[in-house]
Amino acid sequence: MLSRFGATPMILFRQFFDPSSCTLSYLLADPLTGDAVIIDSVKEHVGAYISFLQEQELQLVWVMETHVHADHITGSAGLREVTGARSIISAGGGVGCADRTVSDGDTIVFGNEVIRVIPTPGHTPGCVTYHWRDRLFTGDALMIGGCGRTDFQGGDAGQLYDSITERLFTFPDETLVYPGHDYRGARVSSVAQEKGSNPRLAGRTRQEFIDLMASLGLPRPRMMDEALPANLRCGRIGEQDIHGT
Ligand SMILES: N[C@@H](CCC(=O)N[C@@H](CS)C(=O)NCC(=O)O)C(=O)O
Ligand SMILES: [Fe+2]
Repeated sequence: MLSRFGATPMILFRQFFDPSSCTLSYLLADPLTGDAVIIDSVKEHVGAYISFLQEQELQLVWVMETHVHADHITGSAGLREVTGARSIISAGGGVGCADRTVSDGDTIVFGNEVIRVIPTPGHTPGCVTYHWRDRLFTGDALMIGGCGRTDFQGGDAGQLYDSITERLFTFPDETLVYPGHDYRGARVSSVAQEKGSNPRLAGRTRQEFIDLMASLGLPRPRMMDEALPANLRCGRIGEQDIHGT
């Protein structure tokens, strides 16, 4: 079949970075149909996502969250309003405003593409990873050389250890890992790399991981008091300023 980009069907994938919260967001599209999804959008970048969608002649069909974010406001409300896309969060996220909630093994379809939902609780009880083709969008479960903190939002270090070791590390070594944040300039990893060298996990027992997570003493995210209530309303902040402009 011919894709609109040439003779070989290919994937369409774009990573976005928000320097203020070090959030990584992802736009995936089926180049054959032009249907697209965005994972973990940031309110301030809604305009950039829309420009990219327009340039590439894509229709946004789903706006997806890996979890309720504590450090930035989702672009979900603005994207939903401008594009007509529907929003997705996990059933365990405790959010009543999404168009669709998803659980273990559910599939999210866009064009001819399929994303599968893998629950990876621990950073929050409702965290999920999205599996698409050869890649995992791990949100704040597994990060590059790190992992999500477990000291607020119902976090549980033992549960996070199980999510990472029993769900994510069972994917083939070459599976790509795209996290929800990176604070040190990295952008992509793999299951093999994280299994072998993630300093929070490699060579540690479950109890050692729990003890390490309890000793981190991280400061609260700067935006937490603003972000949590907004994200529990799918990014709606009153009715104003959902486009981040
Ligand atoms: N300094 C950042 C901290 C953000 C933060 O705590 N991020 C969470 C994700 S929502 C985390 O799990 N960080 C892991 C880590 O810092 O090791 C801010 O204020 O936004
Ligand atoms: Fe988070």
